[in-house]
Amino acid sequence: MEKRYTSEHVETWRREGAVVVPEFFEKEEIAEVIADFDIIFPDRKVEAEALKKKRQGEVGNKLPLQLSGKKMGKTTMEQFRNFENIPFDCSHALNLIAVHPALIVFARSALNTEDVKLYQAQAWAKFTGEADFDQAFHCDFGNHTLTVPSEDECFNSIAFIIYFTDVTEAHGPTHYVNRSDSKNFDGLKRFLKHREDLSHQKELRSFERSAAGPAGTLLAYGIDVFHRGTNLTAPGGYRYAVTSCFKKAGNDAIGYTAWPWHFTKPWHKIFEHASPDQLSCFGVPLPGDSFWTDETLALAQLRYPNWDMSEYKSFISLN
Ligand SMILES: O=C(O)CCC(=O)C(=O)O
Ligand SMILES: [Fe+2]
Repeated sequence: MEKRYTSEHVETWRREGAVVVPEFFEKEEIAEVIADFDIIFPDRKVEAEALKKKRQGEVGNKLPLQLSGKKMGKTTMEQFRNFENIPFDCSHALNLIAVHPALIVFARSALNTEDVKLYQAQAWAKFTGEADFDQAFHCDFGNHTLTVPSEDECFNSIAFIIYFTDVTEAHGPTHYVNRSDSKNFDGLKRFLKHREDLSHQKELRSFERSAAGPAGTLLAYGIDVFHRGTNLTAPGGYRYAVTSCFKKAGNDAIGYTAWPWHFTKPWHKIFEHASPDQLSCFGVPLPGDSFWTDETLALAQLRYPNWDMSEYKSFISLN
């Protein structure tokens, strides 16, 4: 497989907790994912346009989203209106993009392990005017662990936000602060003591970097890294993004999604197109694992009749 990133990207992620890799995904992959977004979030553009008109009516010609770049942003439920967990009723392109082989390889080298598990993957569409997407700086550890980030990033996790549309400053790029600039653990102390510390927010702003980039760009970051969503201001603008988070297998300190909780979703879309390596990211035992017996193979095949289990079965016949 050709490399879509360099070892420097991984080193930067280890050292600074965040790195942007422009155009990680290829044109064809992007086109397929965009087509799927249009399916799972139908009429969203239309809706957003209507919403924008309504709001313009309410506050004259001024959009609320243009209020100010200086005020402290806020995380609100509105920002997550078009935010959903995999799997989706669309093609396998979007369903499998969070476990693209190149992402798995990146996560393995970042976390310094061969065995990684996916514990979060969502599709997230944002439209200009749908919400004020400006957030305050925060770290994501709050909903990825019950305690605090480890000092060893390999015991934390690697989170990706991937853009499938072109993201300029007017399309709500994620802004982030390198660990060395946020004075990492001091920053975390300030954040835990007083989440809405304006002077801390101002300080972080002076170091903020942008993950803006063309479609296919990804931001890799850690759960201890200060970052924030920013507003979309481009007229009629939208941002299609996918989140994908990996942890080292067996790291029970980290979690977010229990995949079987989403059992009513169309998992066959994933099983019918994923490699054993990709399925292993969801916790499916690899071919050759002692979990697989004649009985479990037969039952799993009944659950997913169109799943190609030949690799799993071939191990049994070898024994
Ligand atoms: O959407 C983004 O760019 C970042 C959002 C974010 O950091 C969050 O909601 O935790
Ligand atoms: Fe966040």
